[in-house]
Amino acid sequence: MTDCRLPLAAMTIDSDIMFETALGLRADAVEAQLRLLLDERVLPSEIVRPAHLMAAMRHGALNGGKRLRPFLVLESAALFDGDGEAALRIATALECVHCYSLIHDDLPAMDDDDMRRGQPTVHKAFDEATAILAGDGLLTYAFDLIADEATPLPAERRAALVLALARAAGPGGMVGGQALDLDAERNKPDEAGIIRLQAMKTGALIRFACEAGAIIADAPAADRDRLAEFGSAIGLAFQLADDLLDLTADAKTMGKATGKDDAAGKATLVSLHGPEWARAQLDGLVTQAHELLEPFGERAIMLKAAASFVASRNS
Ligand code: GRG
Repeated sequence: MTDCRLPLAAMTIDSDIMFETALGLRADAVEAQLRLLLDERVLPSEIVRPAHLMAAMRHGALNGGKRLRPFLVLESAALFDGDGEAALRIATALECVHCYSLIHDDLPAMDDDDMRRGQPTVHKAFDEATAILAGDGLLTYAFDLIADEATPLPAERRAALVLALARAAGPGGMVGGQALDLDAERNKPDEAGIIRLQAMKTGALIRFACEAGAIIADAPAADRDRLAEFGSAIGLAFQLADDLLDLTADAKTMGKATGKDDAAGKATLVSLHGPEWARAQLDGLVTQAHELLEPFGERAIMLKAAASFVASRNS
């Protein structure tokens, strides 16, 4: 009898292609939402949306990007058969928060970058004050998108999502992580300190992305916790991969300046332990992430592929 099972390598290529196609399709859907929502038409009780501000917000949000966080929201919602329309609005809201963080991170007072996603940063394309306001606009609009009755979820679930995103993005999450990161150039945190600041600065939004699907679908608490734990593992992997890329990738591939951590004398797990150690950690985190999704079987195939992608990405 012929053995018609695919060899392992072919299976890997196949699932990589499936993942990349799915990521691209999901990104297109989020991009279309952003285009539709970030325009000059006012919502009830708004007065006017200044054209210049909206153009800067669109520049910061529609300029490419992998749209990984929205992908995680959409796939985690699909895992629990959550409402697709609601998931798309939550995914879009999260991308607004992510784009705001990039706009502000690029400002002269922060990382002072001229390029992002291969294009001039918002403060270069417009001016600094407009870039600050574009970030503020995207951040506040994200919560509008979730809380609005147009998001087809019961009010308690919309409130739970607002709260979870606020906690992930706020002073005890991403913003707090950025504050600790700014301090790190002077205070040289130890390994535990680096892990904590990264779990906040980069990990918190990724964790929210994975947990959000369970909230959207009102999944059991144990499943919500499992998805959040999966998000924490891939959040840490994402940052480790980012630190490796900062060391090894060129600016053209990344669409932004690289080598900045090293130049600033900033300690990362890669600078503490070296790239070989980091690659071994990445493998361990991907295995842990995959194991967390075992109870969901085949249904979690895209989330598993996302975990592998996060660790092996090259931009
Ligand atoms: C300024 C409030 C505030 C927060 C900034 C997110 C962040 C905190 C800073 C970004 C600095 C940075 C490059 C961190 C490394 C991890 C990261 C968020 C990379 C960019 O995310 P990707 O690769 O970007 O998902 P795309 O462009 O694909 O969306």
